[in-house]
Amino acid sequence: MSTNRSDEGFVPLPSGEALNVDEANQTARSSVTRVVVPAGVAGVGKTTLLSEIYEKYLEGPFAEHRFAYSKTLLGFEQRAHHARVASRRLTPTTLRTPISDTRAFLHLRLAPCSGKLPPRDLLIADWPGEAFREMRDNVQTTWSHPILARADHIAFLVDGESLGHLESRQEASHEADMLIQSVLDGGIKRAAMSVVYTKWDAALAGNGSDQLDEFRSVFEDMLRRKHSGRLGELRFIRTAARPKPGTPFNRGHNLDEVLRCWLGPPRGRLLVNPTPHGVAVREFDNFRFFGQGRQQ
Ligand SMILES: Nc1nc2c(ncn2[C@@H]2O[C@H](COP(=O)(O)OP(=O)(O)OP(=O)(O)O)[C@@H](O)[C@H]2O)c(=O)[nH]1
Ligand SMILES: [Mg+2]
Repeated sequence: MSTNRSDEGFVPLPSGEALNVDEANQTARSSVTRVVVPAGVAGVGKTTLLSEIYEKYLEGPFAEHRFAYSKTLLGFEQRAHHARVASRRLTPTTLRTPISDTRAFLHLRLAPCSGKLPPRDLLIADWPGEAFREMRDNVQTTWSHPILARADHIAFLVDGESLGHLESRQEASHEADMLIQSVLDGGIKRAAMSVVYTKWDAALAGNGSDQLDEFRSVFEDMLRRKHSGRLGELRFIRTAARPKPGTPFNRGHNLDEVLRCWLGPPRGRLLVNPTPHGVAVREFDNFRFFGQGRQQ
């Protein structure tokens, strides 16, 4: 009888946690993987949107696809847990994505229900709102996230709850406009882009709901006018990933539309070196380079 050493005969299995940047880059190297970045300020609803898409696949086929596999089941479960009865919370919620979290990429393999096409892999970034605040305030920060240049789709999330309230709607729309501007100025040319309104149940319950449609159409016209040359076609989708009980929306409202958008083609071709300037740049580096220049 052979005496196996303890590590013989075992196959290393993925931990199931969300992927770190290196693991994400490895997965993204395959051209059949669609890389998606939901972008928006803290609390806009990025993680809830991803959790609810995952929950839809636990129930069955969704957006003409079936769940086939995920390298990050534990990562999804960790995000979904606090919205479930098992968490013993009185109201379903999502914990804020920690700034220090280095495991920020979720993976889904989806098989088309038709059975005629091969399965497709989605790699989705679940970054904290602070990352996008930095990008909004400093265009160079976009260069320190090379995966943005590889992205097939960037979904800009706009907080519907803020749009529904008279006192917060200007700021929410301005934030989204500035973030789009920064990403475009950062040289991100490949990704198709969309605007996803979140928490549409709360938008309709706000004190400005009677002029909401007018405000939204002015906002959309402004974005199209300002960025259409660089953005190409821009889609707008109203969602309620996790509406409050008693509102006229079901859980996961319009997330099938969001997913169809994510599975669509990018705008541009993938470059060999996708980082616009090839190096990661931080605010601090500006001072360093500035100092060196002055010594010469
Ligand atoms: N009413 C309502 N609330 C929602 C909806 N989607 C998300 N929320 C709530 O919005 C809050 C923030 O959602 P998150 O998903 O944590 O937001 P985030 O963008 O990931 O935030 P950071 O991780 O801090 O960047 C949570 O309390 C959610 O329950 C929705 O469709 N309707
Ligand atoms: Mg989050």
